[in-house]
Amino acid sequence: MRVTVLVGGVGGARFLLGVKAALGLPPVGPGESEHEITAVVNVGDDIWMHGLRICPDLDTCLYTLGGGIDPERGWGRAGESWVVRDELAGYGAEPTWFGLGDRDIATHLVRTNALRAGYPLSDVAAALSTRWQPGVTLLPATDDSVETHVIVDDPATSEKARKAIHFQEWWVRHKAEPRAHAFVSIGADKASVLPAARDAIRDADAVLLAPSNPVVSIGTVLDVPGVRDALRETRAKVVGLSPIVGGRTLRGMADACLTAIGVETSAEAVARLYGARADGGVLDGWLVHTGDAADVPGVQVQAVPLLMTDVGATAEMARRALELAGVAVA
Ligand code: FO1
Repeated sequence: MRVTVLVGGVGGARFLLGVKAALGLPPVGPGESEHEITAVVNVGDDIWMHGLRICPDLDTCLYTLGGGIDPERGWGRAGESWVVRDELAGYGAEPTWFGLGDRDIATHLVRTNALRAGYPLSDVAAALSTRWQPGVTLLPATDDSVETHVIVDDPATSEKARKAIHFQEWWVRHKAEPRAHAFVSIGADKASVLPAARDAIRDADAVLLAPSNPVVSIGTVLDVPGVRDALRETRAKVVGLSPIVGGRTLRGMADACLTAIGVETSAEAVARLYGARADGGVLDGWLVHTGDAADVPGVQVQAVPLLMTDVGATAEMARRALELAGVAVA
């Protein structure tokens, strides 16, 4: 069976551990299974920094599924050291607000060298996966550069002025505090979905939208031209899992992002944001947390526990999502 999952960073990677477990694969590392899992990963967080190409969501999936992640942070490497970061700060080399770990830098050096040699990002993801063996195929949503920028006030200029800053500056440097007026996927107009990702969606037996940030993770994947078309064309059912539980976001700043685009922080509002496939949206099914409700015409809604407390709980969520997508797993 072929399962394709649209994912962002930390939440998406954790969800993929459950999808693997639900399909009889060991959560971490490779495994033997007649099932095939493909992750279509957000590239909106990507950024050039100190001459290195940083791909946070791809790396979070790579490290989480390959066993190298720092579990507390949810990003970067376990057993990390920060000597290069501190040396860069010693030179006053900006940005000093983004924590590049020494081990993590090796990943960025390998990726940057390959990109500079002309290899596309999808080839780089495959090469890095050779070492980490994530047990799923990690595909960037596109090989093109589509970076998320955030429109915020620019009080230094005037009280009415606004400016665009990179998502990482908003998220990490400013902790998503400055009110975001909009999110812009810079380069989306010239980008196109990675053909292998398009095919993974079109040829899937089930397509899942991970409980990632609906605006800057799933939303930015949907922004890549060709992704929505593939979701419309696929014969598979498309089932999403709500990242909002009990009217609250569980991690990250999904509520700040939803508010910025004028969407209420609720499971129903996110389902309406994604839209029913019958109405030109992408959803056939929607899982909400036990006790939550969502009434979206054309979307089959089910309430199940949606707290990814451990791999077992996450695997049960994945099993329920696959069931709603009409594919039964043993
Ligand atoms: N997130 C932070 O909150 N602070 C950091 O210093 C930081 C550094 C960092 C370095 C590499 C990397 O792959 C991710 C990193 N992240 C950091 C996470 C990053 O901001 C992700 O985009 C978010 O976690 C959203 O997925």
